[in-house]
Amino acid sequence: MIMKREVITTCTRDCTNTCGLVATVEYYKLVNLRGNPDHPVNKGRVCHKCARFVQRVYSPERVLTPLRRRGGEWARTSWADALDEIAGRMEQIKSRFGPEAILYYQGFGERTALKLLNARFFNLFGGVTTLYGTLCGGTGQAAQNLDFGCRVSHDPIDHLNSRSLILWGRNPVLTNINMVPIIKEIRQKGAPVVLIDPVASKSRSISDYHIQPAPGQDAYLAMAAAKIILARGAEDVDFLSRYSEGFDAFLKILDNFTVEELTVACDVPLEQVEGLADLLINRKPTAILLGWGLHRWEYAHYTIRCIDALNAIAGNIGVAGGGVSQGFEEYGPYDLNLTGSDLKPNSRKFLMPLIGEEILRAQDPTVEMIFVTAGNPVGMAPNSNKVAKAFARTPFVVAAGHFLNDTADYADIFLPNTTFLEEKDLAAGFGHNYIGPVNRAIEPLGESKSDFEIFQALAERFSFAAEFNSGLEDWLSLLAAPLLAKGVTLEELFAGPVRIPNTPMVPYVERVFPTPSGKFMFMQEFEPAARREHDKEFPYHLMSVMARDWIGSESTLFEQGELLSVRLNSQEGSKLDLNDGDTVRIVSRAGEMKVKVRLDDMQRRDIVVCPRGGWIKAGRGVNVLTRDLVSKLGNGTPYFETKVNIEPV
Ligand SMILES: Nc1nc2c(c(=O)[nH]1)N[C@H]1C(S)=C(S)[C@@H](COP(=O)(O)OP(=O)(O)OC[C@H]3O[C@@H](n4cnc5c(=O)[nH]c(N)nc54)[C@H](O)[C@@H]3O)O[C@H]1N2
Ligand SMILES: Nc1nc2c(c(=O)[nH]1)N[C@H]1C(S)=C(S)[C@@H](COP(=O)(O)OP(=O)(O)OC[C@H]3O[C@@H](n4cnc5c(=O)[nH]c(N)nc54)[C@H](O)[C@@H]3O)O[C@H]1N2
Ligand SMILES: [Mo]
Repeated sequence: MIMKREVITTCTRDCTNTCGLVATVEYYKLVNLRGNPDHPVNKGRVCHKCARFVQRVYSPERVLTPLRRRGGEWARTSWADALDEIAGRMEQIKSRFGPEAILYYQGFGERTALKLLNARFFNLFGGVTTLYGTLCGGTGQAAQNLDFGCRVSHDPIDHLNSRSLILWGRNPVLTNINMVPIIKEIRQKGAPVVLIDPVASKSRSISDYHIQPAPGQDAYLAMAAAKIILARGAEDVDFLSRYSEGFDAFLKILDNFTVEELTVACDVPLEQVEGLADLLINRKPTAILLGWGLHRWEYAHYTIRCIDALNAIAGNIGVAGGGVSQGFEEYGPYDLNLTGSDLKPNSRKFLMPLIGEEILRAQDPTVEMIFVTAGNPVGMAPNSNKVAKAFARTPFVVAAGHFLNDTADYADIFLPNTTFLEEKDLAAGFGHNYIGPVNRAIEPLGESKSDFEIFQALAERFSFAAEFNSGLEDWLSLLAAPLLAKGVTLEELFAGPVRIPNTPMVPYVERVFPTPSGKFMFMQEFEPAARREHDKEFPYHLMSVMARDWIGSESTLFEQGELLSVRLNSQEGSKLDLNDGDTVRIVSRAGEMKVKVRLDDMQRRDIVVCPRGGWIKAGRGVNVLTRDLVSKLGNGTPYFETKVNIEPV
């Protein structure tokens, strides 16, 4: 008899899909991961990355015991010794420099309910330095909060009501597989789909038209389309007059430019802008899906606010099948008070986008220790060389994770984590409105522990142990209290996906917005300085976009044997005398790396396209090139403001 079990669980990778999964376990071994057919969003689908996660769990490269660096080399240590040392160092640093000399860096690797308690540990300890701003979606959220009062997206399933759809800086074929069948279904019913992306991305395959604006210049494209709609008298007068505020100020901004000037500024032919306006006029409702790629510019808030304005003018706000949607709150369903933020006596915060700089310039106190969970800041934050320098200079670094990535290279202690297949937890996502159970499919491998278990074991070494020592299930029911208060039971939560109560299919149907005036708010000011000058020395924008085959930097060293491939327009290639497959140096003001160049007719001439997330020690870490900047709104990270040149090796 084969001992076989199936466990309902949820993918917790940092991804829009948060798919419902079925894990098959045979003789205590995980043998397969497939989509849960009963999940209303992924309906049994699963991506190739997830299916491969089984290999990641059992990878010979995965770390399964605590490690201590001794004389530059990793040596195995026990949990007791590792945790005693960490607790001892923390007490010492606290008494000598104060708790803010410790930086807690929480990355995006896993954002489940229990992860909120990590902050609780540090708040109970006395308030260490933490982070503000984000490497991910801060700018878009802040921009949409200004326009709508609060960013609330249409439920993905509502896009079945769309008669046209615009993928604006979003690449669902790679990053949101569950949107793909929805898009295919509306296309079958005749809805045109427009991709707006300077990069010729994989999502061309699900689009009818592709507009390739100059990178970072979409605000001008949105303004041009808005002007055309207004010139034709096709705006939604009712929405503008009754439910919006500041339209006159927005008109004044538009008045500063002719349509022709705007088309030149965004480098899109007039016919294409007219086509976009036609679609918005004739194919209502139009849904606009914003991606995260769109955020990664210093002035991205103008882009996003102009796009919001465009769909408001077109009459697509608060309408089924319309909207300007991006993401959802993965921490939204829980009781956030449990992070213990009310306890914290200290509150120093570092800007995540400038993390290297922040650590290096910290004074009073200086950074004496960094504790990293679920992140790889050395590889994933911008300007890796600077981040690496900051980590190297820090006397004591602890990293918890699965693999010895670039951040682990700077750690003194490495703590081995369980994967979600070895954990019990709850997971909501940033791409839909369902929360799903994380049920333990297999026992923890080796000596690995979840973050929750690590912080609980560490707490036992401090006077506040009693504030942390409830059981896992008790914590989960406390964290889920807002859901339980709305009538969801814990049994339901652990049995399968549950729609988060009070999340709308269509936001703002009543046309009441949580802005100060209760109305949709048009952008009031526009700083044309957002336009960049052409930099002759570094002519290409480095578009370091999502990789197809891995999430974030979740790859392993064995998998990264080859040089990274970057895509370059074929004519630019000829100009530089390059053949497809040549090895070149790619150089920016921050650093350089060796890559293989792939010539591609479909790319714009002013960009170099590469996947993010490779490891520096494999020669594939693109953030050695990126600039560390912070966006003008929302404290986001403008990775794509990096200009590069291509040079022979
Ligand atoms: N396979 C895979 N999936 C992932 C991830 C992964 O690493 N791998 N990561 C997950 C994470 S953390 C996130 S945040 C999401 C991101 O999901 P997406 O936003 O879909 O992905 P990105 O590649 O960041 O950006 C999407 C597109 O925006 C375009 N873009 C960049 N700048 C501009 C611009 O100025 N104008 C316009 N119009 N377009 C622009 C890029 O060229 C890119 O093709 O994906 C998640 N899913
Ligand atoms: N050049 C460039 N850089 C980018 C971007 C870009 O577009 N271009 N995108 C940015 C974006 S959108 C994001 S979201 C960030 C992501 O950057 P990070 O937050 O640094 O995320 P990952 O690279 O995915 O690293 C996650 C790490 O956490 C570990 N991990 C996974 N689960 C757990 C867990 O439960 N506990 C612990 N302790 N560890 C765990 C994994 O093994 C992995 O090492 O990168 C940003 N970096
Ligand atoms: Mo992200």
